[in-house]
Amino acid sequence: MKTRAAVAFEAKKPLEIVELDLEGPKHGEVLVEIMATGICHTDAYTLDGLDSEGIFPSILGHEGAGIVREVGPGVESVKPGDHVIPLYTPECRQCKSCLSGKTNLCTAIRATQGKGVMPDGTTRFSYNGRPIYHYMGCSTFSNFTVLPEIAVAKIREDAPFEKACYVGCGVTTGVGAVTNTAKVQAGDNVVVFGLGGIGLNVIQGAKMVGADKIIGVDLNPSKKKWAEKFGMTDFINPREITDVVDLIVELTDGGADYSFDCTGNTEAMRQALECCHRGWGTSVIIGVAEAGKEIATRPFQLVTGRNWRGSAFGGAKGRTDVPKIVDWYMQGKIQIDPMITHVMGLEKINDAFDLMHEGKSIRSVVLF
Ligand code: NAD
Ligand code: AHE
Ligand code: ZN
Repeated sequence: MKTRAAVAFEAKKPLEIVELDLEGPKHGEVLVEIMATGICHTDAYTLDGLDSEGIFPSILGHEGAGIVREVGPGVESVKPGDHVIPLYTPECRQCKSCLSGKTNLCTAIRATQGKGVMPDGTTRFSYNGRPIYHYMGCSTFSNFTVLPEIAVAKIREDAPFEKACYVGCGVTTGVGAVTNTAKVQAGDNVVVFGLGGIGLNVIQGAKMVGADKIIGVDLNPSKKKWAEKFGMTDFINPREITDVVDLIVELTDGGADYSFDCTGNTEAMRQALECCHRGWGTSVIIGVAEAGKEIATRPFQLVTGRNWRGSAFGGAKGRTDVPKIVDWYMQGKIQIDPMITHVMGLEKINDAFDLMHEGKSIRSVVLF
């Protein structure tokens, strides 16, 4: 079949809207009509050539929602007509990681996913007979895409696609980092570095679980009013003060119980660790740093009880947890609507990248 898609033919070049050929689903795979997709900073990072796994030409996008249109042989968990969210972190429920009870990082298809191909080693997309690669196993910047059955979460049918798509990455990543990874408790002090599409969801997650102080840190002063809407109690612009760490330690009477990096900047990651409370403070890295960057701190920071850890997709097991997060949204426990600042057609998708880089959007969503 044919599908309209925004293709990343080369790094650092705008996406091009073209009509592609798409092969149907094979054994264990499903064809999904993407109805809406968000644009996450990780898409921009890959398009900018900063991802060590970046492959071109490919179809980016990993924050979508849509409808199953066809299923391949052997598919049992979903059927045509089901509403689904594609999962860049699948949940096979059979691999060592899924069975461990210790992680959401299913390993069933990670190797082929990182190479831009389906589990059988081939790509379903082509243009003028040449292969176009998948991205993060999702490729939601295409109107139709093919996914392994284990990489779709079935969601309720009354959830609007243009909001539900954000659960495919940003909402789950931010809220889940608080509830699944850090397990923030009522009364804890929390610091969030980077108040964009992920950081605001960390803030609303921290508010939801009853955190005490929720301190936001961002270089962009316009993010202050945004973060206040979701529960931030104090704002710090690092450009306006001399020492971010000292100020946070002072504001929290000794340091944060939990901090979260949602910037991808390795200097901010260091500050996020070092502003944690001596003896127990935990810093969670969510931001994705560009290829070649490394984190550093004095080992003494860890010797004296600070903990450094990371979180992918908010520690969420996709097929199990994503439908619950959609429920939370539908029940009004978490907000999504105000964070979707821009909605556009596929032909305007490059504007979404510009708005993100200019710090003017929280989330842009493309409607097909
Ligand atoms: P975004 O562009 O919407 O927000 C980033 C924010 O960080 C902006 O407000 C920016 O002003 C701020 N910022 C940048 N550098 C800063 C610094 N040095 N100090 C303070 N603030 C700074 O991006 P997003 O979509 O929210 O994504 C945030 C990061 O999270 C990206 O690195 C993205 O790749 C990553 N991410 C990770 C996961 C995961 O599962 N671990 C999931 C989604 C996104
Ligand atoms: N490909 C990069 C790493 C990118 C990365 O860390 N991705 C996050 C999700 S970001 C979503 O917006 C993730 O889930 N990582 C776990 C995984 O298995 O990829 C690199 O450095 O090579
Ligand atoms: Zn993302």
